[in-house]
Amino acid sequence: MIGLVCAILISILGTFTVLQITDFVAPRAAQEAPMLAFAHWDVSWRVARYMSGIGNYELIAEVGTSEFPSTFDYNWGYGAPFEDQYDRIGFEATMKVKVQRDAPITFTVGSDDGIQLLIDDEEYISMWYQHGYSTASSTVSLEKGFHTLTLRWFDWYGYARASFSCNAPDIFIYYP
Ligand SMILES: [Ca+2]
Repeated sequence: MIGLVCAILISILGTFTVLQITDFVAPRAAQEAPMLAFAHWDVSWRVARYMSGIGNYELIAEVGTSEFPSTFDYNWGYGAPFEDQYDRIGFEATMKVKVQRDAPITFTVGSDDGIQLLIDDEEYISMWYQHGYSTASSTVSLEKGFHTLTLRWFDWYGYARASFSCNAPDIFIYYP
């Protein structure tokens, strides 16, 4: 491929020097170096419903997808969190992070209404009921390496807000 590019360049720009062609090729080599990854949330927006028989809320059919940055505070107020979905809307989001040092990490979530935080499928925070915006934190010791965070959130009606932060932002930037 490089040879073809060089040949085309030479044929088109016959008077260019070899030095200039070398300059053109050099950035390609740089691109092959390991690239930093920036963690983000993959978000699956879902319809929320209340299961009266078991007295619980659950997220059902997916209505769309989007991405959130690694930390966020979305205060939708009375607006629609997703497209024209004002009420009975929720999401399930996952994010891969990399713990790079031995130190407890404090995760903080906030919600109106319900929210749950799971790490590697284990629940660490649950406020899975209707309530005004409030926050909760959990301090966790995780082994070095990759972990998967999961957030589940819903708004039943009225005001809507969701937030996530942590005190170790280095887990969001890593070489894959
Ligand atoms: Ca609400």
